[in-house]
Amino acid sequence: MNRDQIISFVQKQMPSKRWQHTEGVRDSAVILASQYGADAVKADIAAILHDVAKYMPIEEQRDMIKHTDAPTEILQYGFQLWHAPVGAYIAEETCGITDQAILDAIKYHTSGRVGMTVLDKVICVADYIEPNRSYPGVEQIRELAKKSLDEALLAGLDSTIEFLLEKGKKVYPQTIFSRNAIIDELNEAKYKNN
Ligand code: DGI
Ligand code: FE
Ligand code: FE
Repeated sequence: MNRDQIISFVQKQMPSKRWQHTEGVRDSAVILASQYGADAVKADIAAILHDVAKYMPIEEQRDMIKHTDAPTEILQYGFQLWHAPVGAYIAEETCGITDQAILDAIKYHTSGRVGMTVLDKVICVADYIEPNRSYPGVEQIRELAKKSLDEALLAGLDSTIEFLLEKGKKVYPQTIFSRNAIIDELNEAKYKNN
Protein backbone atom coordinates (compact mmCIF):
# COMPACT_ATOMS: atom_id res chain seq x y z
CA MET A 1 0.00 0.00 0.00
CA ASN A 2 1.13 3.55 -0.62
CA ARG A 3 0.73 6.24 2.05
CA ASP A 4 -2.75 7.33 0.90
CA GLN A 5 -3.95 3.73 0.83
CA ILE A 6 -2.57 3.16 4.33
CA ILE A 7 -4.37 6.27 5.58
CA SER A 8 -7.74 5.18 4.21
CA PHE A 9 -7.22 1.61 5.48
CA VAL A 10 -6.34 2.81 9.00
CA GLN A 11 -9.20 5.30 9.04
CA LYS A 12 -11.65 2.47 8.35
CA GLN A 13 -10.40 0.48 11.35
CA MET A 14 -11.36 3.05 13.96
CA PRO A 15 -13.95 5.59 15.11
CA SER A 16 -13.32 9.22 14.12
CA LYS A 17 -12.09 10.17 17.62
CA ARG A 18 -9.28 7.61 17.39
CA TRP A 19 -8.42 8.83 13.90
CA GLN A 20 -8.13 12.37 15.30
CA HIS A 21 -5.78 11.00 17.96
CA THR A 22 -3.79 9.26 15.21
CA GLU A 23 -3.45 12.51 13.25
CA GLY A 24 -2.32 14.24 16.44
CA VAL A 25 0.31 11.54 17.05
CA ARG A 26 1.50 11.90 13.45
CA ASP A 27 1.90 15.68 13.74
CA SER A 28 3.68 15.41 17.10
CA ALA A 29 5.87 12.53 15.90
CA VAL A 30 7.08 14.40 12.81
CA ILE A 31 8.02 17.41 14.95
CA LEU A 32 9.80 15.25 17.57
CA ALA A 33 11.60 13.29 14.82
CA SER A 34 13.10 16.41 13.31
CA GLN A 35 13.93 17.78 16.76
CA TYR A 36 15.66 14.62 18.02
CA GLY A 37 17.12 13.18 14.83
CA ALA A 38 14.81 10.33 13.85
CA ASP A 39 13.66 9.72 10.28
CA ALA A 40 10.56 11.91 9.87
CA VAL A 41 9.20 9.83 6.97
CA LYS A 42 9.36 6.68 9.10
CA ALA A 43 7.87 8.53 12.07
CA ASP A 44 4.96 9.65 9.88
CA ILE A 45 4.13 6.09 8.72
CA ALA A 46 4.66 4.51 12.16
CA ALA A 47 2.38 7.12 13.76
CA ILE A 48 -0.36 6.61 11.15
CA LEU A 49 -0.28 2.86 11.81
CA HIS A 50 0.44 2.74 15.55
CA ASP A 51 -3.16 2.14 16.73
CA VAL A 52 -4.41 0.28 13.62
CA ALA A 53 -5.36 -2.79 15.73
CA LYS A 54 -6.90 -0.91 18.66
CA TYR A 55 -10.49 -1.78 17.69
CA MET A 56 -9.94 -5.29 16.44
CA PRO A 57 -12.08 -7.68 18.51
CA ILE A 58 -10.13 -8.85 21.55
CA GLU A 59 -10.44 -12.53 20.70
CA GLU A 60 -8.99 -11.86 17.24
CA GLN A 61 -6.13 -9.94 18.84
CA ARG A 62 -5.49 -12.86 21.19
CA ASP A 63 -5.30 -15.27 18.24
CA MET A 64 -3.14 -12.99 16.16
CA ILE A 65 -0.59 -12.45 18.99
CA LYS A 66 0.35 -16.11 18.51
CA HIS A 67 1.56 -15.28 14.99
CA THR A 68 3.85 -12.54 16.28
CA ASP A 69 7.11 -12.73 18.20
CA ALA A 70 5.53 -11.05 21.25
CA PRO A 71 6.13 -13.13 24.39
CA THR A 72 3.03 -15.23 25.12
CA GLU A 73 3.30 -13.84 28.66
CA ILE A 74 1.71 -10.66 27.28
CA LEU A 75 -1.63 -12.53 27.25
CA GLN A 76 -1.55 -12.58 31.06
CA TYR A 77 -1.56 -8.76 31.18
CA GLY A 78 -4.07 -6.13 30.16
CA PHE A 79 -5.58 -6.62 26.70
CA GLN A 80 -4.81 -2.92 26.05
CA LEU A 81 -1.22 -4.03 25.51
CA TRP A 82 -2.03 -6.37 22.66
CA HIS A 83 -2.89 -3.89 19.92
CA ALA A 84 0.77 -2.85 19.67
CA PRO A 85 2.31 -6.16 18.48
CA VAL A 86 -0.91 -6.98 16.59
CA GLY A 87 -0.70 -3.57 14.88
CA ALA A 88 2.87 -4.26 13.77
CA TYR A 89 1.72 -7.60 12.36
CA ILE A 90 -1.09 -5.94 10.37
CA ALA A 91 1.28 -3.21 9.18
CA GLU A 92 3.55 -5.91 7.77
CA GLU A 93 1.03 -8.45 6.49
CA THR A 94 -1.79 -6.20 5.27
CA CYS A 95 -0.10 -2.88 4.53
CA GLY A 96 3.17 -4.34 3.25
CA ILE A 97 5.50 -2.43 5.56
CA THR A 98 8.89 -4.12 5.45
CA ASP A 99 10.97 -1.55 7.33
CA GLN A 100 11.85 -3.16 10.68
CA ALA A 101 12.40 0.22 12.36
CA ILE A 102 8.81 1.23 11.56
CA LEU A 103 7.43 -2.17 12.60
CA ASP A 104 9.33 -2.03 15.92
CA ALA A 105 8.11 1.50 16.70
CA ILE A 106 4.52 0.21 16.30
CA LYS A 107 5.22 -3.01 18.20
CA TYR A 108 6.69 -1.27 21.25
CA HIS A 109 4.59 1.90 21.33
CA THR A 110 2.61 0.84 24.45
CA SER A 111 5.17 -0.98 26.63
CA GLY A 112 8.41 0.43 25.31
CA ARG A 113 11.41 -1.92 25.37
CA VAL A 114 14.95 -2.01 26.68
CA GLY A 115 17.20 -0.28 24.15
CA MET A 116 14.55 1.86 22.50
CA THR A 117 15.63 3.56 19.28
CA VAL A 118 15.06 7.29 18.84
CA LEU A 119 12.16 6.40 16.51
CA ASP A 120 10.60 4.12 19.17
CA LYS A 121 10.85 6.96 21.69
CA VAL A 122 9.42 9.51 19.26
CA ILE A 123 6.29 7.42 18.67
CA CYS A 124 5.84 6.64 22.36
CA VAL A 125 6.22 10.27 23.43
CA ALA A 126 4.06 11.57 20.57
CA ASP A 127 1.36 9.15 21.76
CA TYR A 128 1.61 10.71 25.25
CA ILE A 129 1.61 14.37 24.22
CA GLU A 130 -0.45 14.72 21.03
CA PRO A 131 -2.76 17.77 21.25
CA ASN A 132 -6.00 15.81 21.80
CA ARG A 133 -4.67 14.01 24.89
CA SER A 134 -5.82 15.09 28.31
CA TYR A 135 -4.86 13.30 31.51
CA PRO A 136 -3.29 14.46 34.76
CA GLY A 137 0.30 15.56 34.08
CA VAL A 138 0.10 15.80 30.29
CA GLU A 139 1.14 19.48 30.28
CA GLN A 140 4.31 18.68 32.20
CA ILE A 141 5.18 15.89 29.75
CA ARG A 142 4.60 18.30 26.82
CA GLU A 143 7.02 20.76 28.44
CA LEU A 144 9.63 18.05 29.08
CA ALA A 145 9.37 16.90 25.46
CA LYS A 146 10.63 20.32 24.34
CA LYS A 147 13.95 19.81 26.11
CA SER A 148 14.50 16.07 26.54
CA LEU A 149 12.96 13.11 24.73
CA ASP A 150 14.16 10.73 27.47
CA GLU A 151 12.80 12.81 30.34
CA ALA A 152 9.43 13.06 28.58
CA LEU A 153 9.43 9.31 27.97
CA LEU A 154 10.26 8.59 31.62
CA ALA A 155 7.48 10.88 32.80
CA GLY A 156 5.08 9.20 30.35
CA LEU A 157 5.96 5.69 31.52
CA ASP A 158 5.67 6.86 35.14
CA SER A 159 2.19 8.25 34.48
CA THR A 160 1.14 4.94 32.87
CA ILE A 161 2.49 2.93 35.80
CA GLU A 162 0.87 5.29 38.34
CA PHE A 163 -2.43 4.95 36.47
CA LEU A 164 -2.19 1.14 36.58
CA LEU A 165 -1.28 1.14 40.29
CA GLU A 166 -4.19 3.42 41.08
CA LYS A 167 -6.57 1.10 39.24
CA GLY A 168 -5.11 -1.95 40.99
CA LYS A 169 -4.04 -3.43 37.65
CA LYS A 170 -1.07 -5.62 36.81
CA VAL A 171 1.95 -3.92 35.29
CA TYR A 172 3.54 -5.69 32.31
CA PRO A 173 7.18 -6.30 33.31
CA GLN A 174 8.45 -4.90 30.00
CA THR A 175 6.92 -1.54 30.92
CA ILE A 176 8.99 -1.56 34.13
CA PHE A 177 12.13 -2.70 32.30
CA SER A 178 11.68 0.11 29.76
CA ARG A 179 11.35 2.66 32.55
CA ASN A 180 14.49 1.34 34.28
CA ALA A 181 16.43 1.41 31.00
CA ILE A 182 15.53 5.07 30.40
CA ILE A 183 16.71 5.95 33.91
CA ASP A 184 20.03 4.24 33.12
CA GLU A 185 20.30 6.16 29.85
CA LEU A 186 19.59 9.45 31.61
CA ASN A 187 22.20 8.69 34.30
CA GLU A 188 24.80 7.70 31.69
CA ALA A 189 24.19 10.96 29.83
CA LYS A 190 24.60 12.94 33.06
CA TYR A 191 27.87 11.11 33.86
CA LYS A 192 29.24 11.79 30.37
CA ASN A 193 28.44 15.49 30.61
CA ASN A 194 30.31 15.97 33.90
O1 DGI B 1 -3.47 3.14 22.41
P1 DGI B 1 -3.42 4.45 23.16
O2 DGI B 1 -4.59 4.63 24.07
O3 DGI B 1 -3.21 5.62 22.27
O4 DGI B 1 -2.13 4.40 24.12
P2 DGI B 1 -1.25 3.12 24.52
O5 DGI B 1 -0.96 2.29 23.34
O6 DGI B 1 -0.09 3.65 25.30
O7 DGI B 1 -2.21 2.26 25.46
C1 DGI B 1 -2.58 2.75 26.73
C2 DGI B 1 -3.33 1.68 27.48
O8 DGI B 1 -2.48 0.55 27.73
C3 DGI B 1 -3.82 2.15 28.84
O9 DGI B 1 -5.15 1.64 29.02
C4 DGI B 1 -2.91 1.48 29.83
C5 DGI B 1 -2.49 0.24 29.09
N1 DGI B 1 -1.14 -0.19 29.49
C6 DGI B 1 0.02 0.42 29.18
N2 DGI B 1 1.06 -0.22 29.78
C7 DGI B 1 0.53 -1.26 30.46
C8 DGI B 1 -0.88 -1.25 30.26
N3 DGI B 1 -1.68 -2.17 30.82
C9 DGI B 1 -1.14 -3.12 31.59
N4 DGI B 1 -1.92 -4.03 32.16
N5 DGI B 1 0.20 -3.18 31.84
C10 DGI B 1 1.08 -2.29 31.30
O10 DGI B 1 2.28 -2.37 31.54
FE1 FE C 1 -1.80 2.45 21.33
FE1 FE D 1 -2.19 5.88 20.44
